[in-house]
Formats: sequence, structure tokens, C-alpha cells
Amino acid sequence: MKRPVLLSTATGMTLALTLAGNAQAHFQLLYTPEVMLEKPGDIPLALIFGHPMENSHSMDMGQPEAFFVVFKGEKTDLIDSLEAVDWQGPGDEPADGYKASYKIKRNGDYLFGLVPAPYMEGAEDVYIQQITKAMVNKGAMPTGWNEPLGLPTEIMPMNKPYQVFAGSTFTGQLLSEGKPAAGVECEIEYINSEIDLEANRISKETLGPVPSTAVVAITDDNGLFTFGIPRAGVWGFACLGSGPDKEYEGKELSQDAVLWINATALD
Ligand SMILES: [Cu+2]
Repeated sequence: MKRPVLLSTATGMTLALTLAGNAQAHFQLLYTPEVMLEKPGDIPLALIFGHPMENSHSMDMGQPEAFFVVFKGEKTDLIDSLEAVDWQGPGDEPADGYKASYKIKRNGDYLFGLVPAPYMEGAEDVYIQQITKAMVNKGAMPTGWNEPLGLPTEIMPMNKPYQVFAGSTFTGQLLSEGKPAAGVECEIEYINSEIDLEANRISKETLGPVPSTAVVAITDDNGLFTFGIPRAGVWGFACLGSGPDKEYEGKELSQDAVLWINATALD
């Protein structure tokens, strides 16, 4: 948890946690196992607030404020499709989260957006709100994966987010109220567990290595960052505190932008 607010509000307690902890960053997951579909069908979506790379405990999510999909510029509200779920993860206690199902019919890009309720992070005494995007394609026909969703803050993919190859790079552009956000730290992780959408479980085992400190990129003057994707998997970028809202219920708010991409091996 290397959010900038920590530097200004660090107490002995949080400092000790930071020094002792490893690369444990918060990430709002918006996960579906298949992101390039050939046939129409229902896709499951998992909404989990956790620490995906370290694969430690998940946190309880509040009722999302917005959940929707945009297809060819047309927005569909999906908030009524959410089902409350107890995610049994690597922690001892299950965590509150959600699940949804969405029917993919036509060819093109489906842009999912999620605005969760702010989460109180007791260890840092700040609220965290991770505004999250994930994308699915059907029929290998691109129709707008690089269109903005008009969120308070969001990461614009500069490469197709559902078709990135391990060993290549991914570039994103961070926006705040539609304008490039410079000098913002973005944390980078991959989902290091199996997520079982039938049983509402996150595996206890990790799939791969966990770097010893947080992996980060800083956005440049145009809000751009680039990261070389070292292995196949589902990778997430969380740019911290880039949103316009800085306070919630009298406390500091970190309004973050999260984007998920899928990397596969080209062989
Ligand atoms: Cu945490």
C-alpha cells in the first residue's frame, strides 16, 4: 500500500506495517475468465476487493454505486444483475463481494465499468474508491475498446486490453475528469490465484512469484505509462488518487482508476 497519502499521514503504526509488509496493494477486481469470445453466451463476472498478487485476504465491498456495460456507444445499467456473494478466499473469513452474469450476443467490444462505494481502510484511516474497467470482445471485431467511459478517473488502453502478448508492452493513459493526469503512481499486479465462479472461491495457492516490493509506473506529462508484461495472465493497473474527489465523510479519499487486461503467450 504505497499510496501517496500514506507519506503525509504516516503514523508509527502504518509505517511499521509498510516496512514489514511486502507488495500488498488493494485492487478492485472485475474478473471474467474468457475475454475473447467466438460464440454468443452468458459470461460470469466476479467483483472482489482484494490483494490479487500476494493473494492474501479480501475486503468487504459495499453496494456498488454504478455497474454498467457500454457496447457500440450504448450504455446498459447492470446494477440489478448483481448478486451478493461471500467470497471464500485465502483469508480465514469470507469477504462480501458480488457476482453477475451478462449475455454477450453481437460481435464487438463490451466495456464494463464499476464504481464501488468508498471503502474505509482502517490501517491508513482513508477511504479508497477504485473505479474499475474491464473489457470483453466477441468475434474478433474491434468496435471501440479505446473509447472513454466518462468516469471521474479512468485508464484508457492504448493497446487492445483483451489481446496483449506476454513479453510485449502495454501502454495506458490516465485521465482525470477527461484530461491526462501526470505524475501519478500506478501499481501493477496480476491475479495470482484461481477464481472459481461456481463455488465462489479464490484458491489458497498462488500461481506464480510475488515481487518483494510493489511494481509501479509513474504517468508522464500526457498521463501515459508503459509496462512490459513479463508473463501471461490477468494484469491490473491501479493509478492512485487520480480522481477529482479527495474527501468522503470527513476523511481523506483516494479515488483510484483501475484497468484489467489479459496477456497470453504468443506461441
Ligand atoms: Cu488491504
